[in-house]
Amino acid sequence: MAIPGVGNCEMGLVGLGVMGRNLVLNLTDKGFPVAVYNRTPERTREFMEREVTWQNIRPGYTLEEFVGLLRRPRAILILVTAGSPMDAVIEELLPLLGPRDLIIDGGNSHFIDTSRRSRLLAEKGLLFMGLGISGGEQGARHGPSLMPGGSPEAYARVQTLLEAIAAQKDGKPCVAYLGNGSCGHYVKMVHNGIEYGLMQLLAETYDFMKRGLGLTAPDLAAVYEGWNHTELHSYLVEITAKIFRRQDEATGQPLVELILDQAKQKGTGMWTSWDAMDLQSPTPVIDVAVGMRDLSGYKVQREEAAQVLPGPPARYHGAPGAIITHLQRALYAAMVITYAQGLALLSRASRAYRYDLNLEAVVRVWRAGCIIRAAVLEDIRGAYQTQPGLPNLLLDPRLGKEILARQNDLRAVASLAAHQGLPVPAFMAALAYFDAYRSPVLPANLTQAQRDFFGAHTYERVDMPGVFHTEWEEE
Ligand code: NBP
Repeated sequence: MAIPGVGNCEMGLVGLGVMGRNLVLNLTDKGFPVAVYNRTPERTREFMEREVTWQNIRPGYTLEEFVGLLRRPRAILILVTAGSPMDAVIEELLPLLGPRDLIIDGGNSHFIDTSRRSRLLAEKGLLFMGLGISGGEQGARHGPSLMPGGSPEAYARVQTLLEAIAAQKDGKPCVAYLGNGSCGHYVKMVHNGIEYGLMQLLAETYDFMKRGLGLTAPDLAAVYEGWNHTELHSYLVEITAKIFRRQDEATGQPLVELILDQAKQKGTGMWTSWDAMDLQSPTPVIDVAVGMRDLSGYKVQREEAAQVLPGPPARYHGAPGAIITHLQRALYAAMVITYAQGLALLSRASRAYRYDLNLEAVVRVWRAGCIIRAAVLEDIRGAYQTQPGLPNLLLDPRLGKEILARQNDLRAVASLAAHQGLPVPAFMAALAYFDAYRSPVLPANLTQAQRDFFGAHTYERVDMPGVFHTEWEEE
């Protein structure tokens, strides 16, 4: 292979942070000559000194030098912090680029920003792609799940390269052209929303088994390891088991027990809930997961409240085996319900934003490389293969049957947790969503009557067409 030099690097990458560094190595492993640039040149220097594969990597210490290394029309992948840093990099690059050059935003950008940037760059005759990337550091290095959106022309330009660096599942790359405009970043946002929901469900199983059943870290590791060999097989269950095995070197205690119980966030789960509310597509498990991270931040208040608001003893004194089985089965049902909420949102967003999304392709891309990869995605993919227009996963005959078979486990977990005073809001939200979704009649008629009572908002009737208003207060 030719040593890359001026004008013959296939891809340029801006931003040598965690993701950028690892993606460069992934790209060069696959034989693509890459030019790199980082705002702080010291970081570029360190990177070039450390990496043995440097022959395939060319550094640019100014943006001009960097752009000059690229084959025309150029393709530049930007991996910098989302928000204003992304705008700053695009603005600096613009005067150096020419017609049909392609800019790819690989960060966790908000989809509204991506739409704005798509329009701006189209006006200037450039191509733009919003590329959702999942899999963290390891995924970037060895094969992430990639969620590209933008024009088909933009995708065609880098399809070979993206397919080469993506995670592979059954010999097929975990990347597919998903749709136009901000579609890729929207799908990544919902991926992260689902991730929040699944993590919250796992956190609740941990709390239930620790405080409710008295399991220790080694016990918990064994439970999650066992679960990972069942229908729950997934990346998040696998790493949860590993976390409970890890001891703190200094104290010999389980490391997880030494970590402060305040969960941070970067916003993608919250964005999912915001947009779900905007589009009126309910995602209660995701909403509650965001809220519980927020509530975890109220550590001082929680400690005060613990002194003055006693509940029932958390400890359950029955045999733990049956409860752990309920938890396992309930977790599977709640996980499917969480995927169902996220995918129903994607279906709604596809219509609202004209993405023309293929949900089977989305699920296919999520089967490996990403944080929410799980064995159940095979069945979910099968559901969309059979019925591409499926309005909700719960209506898939196979998955619906699996949830029905576990509804009593969900009820057992929710009621036992309520009885023991243990918070399991994600399980409860999953169960309530299931019960509401399968209710042909909901009490929304009362809500309508109240709205009409105090605000003359009118209502419709079940027995005749039209719009009605009643003077509810009898004189
Ligand atoms: P890091 O925090 O590791 O690196 C940030 C990069 O942004 C550095 O190269 C930094 O350059 C550069 N940068 C900043 Br900050 N402001 C800049 C500016 N105004 N102009 C030019 N460069 C600027 O981030 P990361 O974890 O690699 O994440 C990159 C993107 O990928 C983010 O959008 C993130 O949300 C997304 N993402 C991350 C993960 C993950 O697991 N980490 C997973 C999926 C997606 P400097 O060296 O000069 O400060």
